[in-house]
Amino acid sequence: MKELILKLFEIGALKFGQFKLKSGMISPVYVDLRVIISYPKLLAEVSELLWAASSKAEYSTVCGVPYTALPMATCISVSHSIPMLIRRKEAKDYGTKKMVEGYYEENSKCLIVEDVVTTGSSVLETAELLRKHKIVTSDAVVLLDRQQGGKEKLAEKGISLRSVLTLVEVVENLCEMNKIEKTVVDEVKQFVASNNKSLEKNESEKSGFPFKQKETAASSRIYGGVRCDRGGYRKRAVLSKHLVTRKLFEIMESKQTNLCLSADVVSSADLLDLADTLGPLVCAVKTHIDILDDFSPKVVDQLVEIANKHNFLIFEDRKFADIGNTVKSQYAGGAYKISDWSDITNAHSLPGSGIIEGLKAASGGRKDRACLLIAEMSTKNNLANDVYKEATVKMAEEHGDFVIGFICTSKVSKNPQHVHFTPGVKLKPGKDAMGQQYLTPDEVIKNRGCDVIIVGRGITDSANRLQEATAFRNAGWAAYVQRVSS
Ligand code: 5BU
Repeated sequence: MKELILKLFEIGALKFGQFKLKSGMISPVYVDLRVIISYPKLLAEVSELLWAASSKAEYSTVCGVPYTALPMATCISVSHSIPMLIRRKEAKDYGTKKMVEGYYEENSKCLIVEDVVTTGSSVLETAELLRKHKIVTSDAVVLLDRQQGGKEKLAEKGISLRSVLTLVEVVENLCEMNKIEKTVVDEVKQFVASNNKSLEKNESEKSGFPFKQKETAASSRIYGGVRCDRGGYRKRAVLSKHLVTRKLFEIMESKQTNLCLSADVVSSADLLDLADTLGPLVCAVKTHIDILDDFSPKVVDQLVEIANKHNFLIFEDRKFADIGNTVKSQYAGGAYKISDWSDITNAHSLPGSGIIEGLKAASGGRKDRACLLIAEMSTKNNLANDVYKEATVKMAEEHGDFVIGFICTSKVSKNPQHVHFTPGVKLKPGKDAMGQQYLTPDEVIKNRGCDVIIVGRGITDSANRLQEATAFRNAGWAAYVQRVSS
């Protein structure tokens, strides 16, 4: 089960933080199992486990609770030659007006399949409908029981619920694997113990926010002082006025990563493959779109899709450095149309505030576009001195509606709304042959107080990129946890 739990965590099916459910309850965990359908092997595996969990039940048909459990029920049906029924959510307004599709005999037994149970109300709704059609429903299987009274409520209604996983088991395993802190486990346990039956499943997971949160959806998550993490990413998400900053901190907190992949590869296929493979591990993917040998607008469309799938931001490292009027065209126009697809870009502060005005104008006032100013560089002998740095921070303060932070090698601003992105990171300190200088994740995050590590060749040159990215992600996150808890 450990592997399954880890996989669910990595694909973002389980998120930790403070989530306001529609019922008004604040949950320390958010379960979104819909994403499983994007991973066919996992879907098949989960369906087998559901089937195995039903081994003691007697049934001749299976019926998934719409919608996430539908493909799971389908997999069970196909793999084990068990006929399936589909429960409609609304009756068709033409034809037969049937609410249950598929062939069944009166008094035949049906197994209900569900992805997550909170109070059990969705399972019960399906059971009641099947019962109205004279189908016997006494058994249900669920992938994850949130342990909020659903099992008991269903038992009262004559339905025996068996689960593959329980919420407590999930968090305990994640903690053992060092994926979440012990405090999170305690919070979840406390939440479960409070056993709040008022939670409505339909109101929580099933109507959750999409992966790449829209502003309205993002605002349904609350943090406001519920849990203070001493200047940590969660608290700063609350403080942040800029949508992109908020999104970034929320992603970092929920995916527990402060790793930005610098995907400096020259083929589109390699870029997309990197983004898809490492997407679950990163909060952002940084591109140099102009180094692609085979750029086409399709690449960025696909990259955006992958970013949505894995919930990360896209950062085009364009390093604008011209007058406002020129950068305006460079950002929104040309072959790359950066402002169309890149959440974040960056600029040198050298030309003065006109460069920000130009970029802002090109973004057309979009609230989901932001810029980092280059306050410091990672290269040896670079010319950014303290005066330059301070003037850059001042410029950022004056343009908080578009500038969200810095590229830097140390914490240059005390403003908690400012994000510090640091390039030149490897697991061991060192340098390359052309002036690049490397610091470790620990040094950057813990000692220097920066927020995001930008890692390129440390990952891309590795024979096992996934393994290496995992090592960077773990190192970056561990350094952050130590920083905020010290
Ligand atoms: P590396 O392979 O981890 O060295 O790549 C670092 C990336 O960060 C690369 O894309 C650079 O263009 C980028 N970078 C940097 O290294 N140093 C800087 O000061 C700035 C950007 Br600004």
